[in-house]
Amino acid sequence: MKEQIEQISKNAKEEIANVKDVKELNDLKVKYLGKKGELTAVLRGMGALTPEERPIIGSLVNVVRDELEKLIEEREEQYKAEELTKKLEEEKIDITLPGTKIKTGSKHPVNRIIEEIEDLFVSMGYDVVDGPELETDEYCFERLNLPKGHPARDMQDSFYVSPEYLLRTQTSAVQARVMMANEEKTPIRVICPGKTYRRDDDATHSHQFGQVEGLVIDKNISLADLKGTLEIFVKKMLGENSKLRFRPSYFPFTEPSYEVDVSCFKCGGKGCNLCKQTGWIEVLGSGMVHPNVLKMNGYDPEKYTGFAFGTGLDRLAMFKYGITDIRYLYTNDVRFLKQFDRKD
Ligand code: 2U9
Repeated sequence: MKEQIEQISKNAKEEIANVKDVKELNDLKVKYLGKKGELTAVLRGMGALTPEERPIIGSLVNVVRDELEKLIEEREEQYKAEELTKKLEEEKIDITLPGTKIKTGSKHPVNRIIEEIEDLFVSMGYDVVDGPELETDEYCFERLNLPKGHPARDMQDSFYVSPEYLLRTQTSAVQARVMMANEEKTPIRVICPGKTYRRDDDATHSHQFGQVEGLVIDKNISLADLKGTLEIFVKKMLGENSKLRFRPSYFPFTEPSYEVDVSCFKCGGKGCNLCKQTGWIEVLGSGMVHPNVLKMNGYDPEKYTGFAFGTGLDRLAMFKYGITDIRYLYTNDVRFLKQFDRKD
């Protein structure tokens, strides 16, 4: 039996030395050390031995098993190391190569303007309110002191879809809705940014344009509140050195009404091609809310006064970012949009 064990040990060692891969090594492990392996078979046959022979053969089997286990383990380690080296070699990356650029979108300049205006007015306690773009004649005109037959509601200027419904020509309809929805008739501070539509389609006008209008209603609101608010607004948007000029004007929903000019931010007021040599650029319309508008929307003009203002977002974006052609705002050319990523 001793010779048999030594033969097994010799064969196993030879075979282990000659294995070609991990699979062969595993097969050898099963062949010699497994439950049905050759060494295990020897242990099973030990019943036939004399009591004196048993411990001698037993310890010999243990020695051989330990030897074989050690040898197999060493080969396993060797294979693992080789495998790791191969894997590292295969998966080698050149970290000096330039990365793949991830394509990201850019915020549209008009959206940048809207967000800036919203942040400013929210910081002064205003709410930002949205409303429908398809409006009723009642909210777009009637409740804003534009009775039927008024020239400003001329069919030429609006997109009517039925005698009663039209695409809103200004966001003022939203403010009228805010006034009507406020059942307790408490003070109001809102701005309403959004898209508006007019039947204009020449070089400097688009049929659709962005607008933001503001409305404040409270007790004792005066022209001083309007002027102070617009001064903060214009300086924030177009520069702290801006000067404002209020020119009397006419809007059906405000009385008195003013158009607001800002000192030219290109030439500082000296006169240039942007301000057409006047030193001033018109940026806003505004006024004190007409008593009829207060009354028609449920506010008592004896108790309440208010101011309102409006401006075109596209024009503001063009001024702020020096955009020379309004069409750039609508063609969605990513090369154009990308330019504003760092321009805040
Ligand atoms: C209510 C009461 C009053 C809103 C106002 C303007 C003046 C104005 C235009 C500027 C350029 C719009 O984009 S634009 O064409 N807006 O001049 N808007 S006062 O007055 C209101 C609105 C709602 C209930």
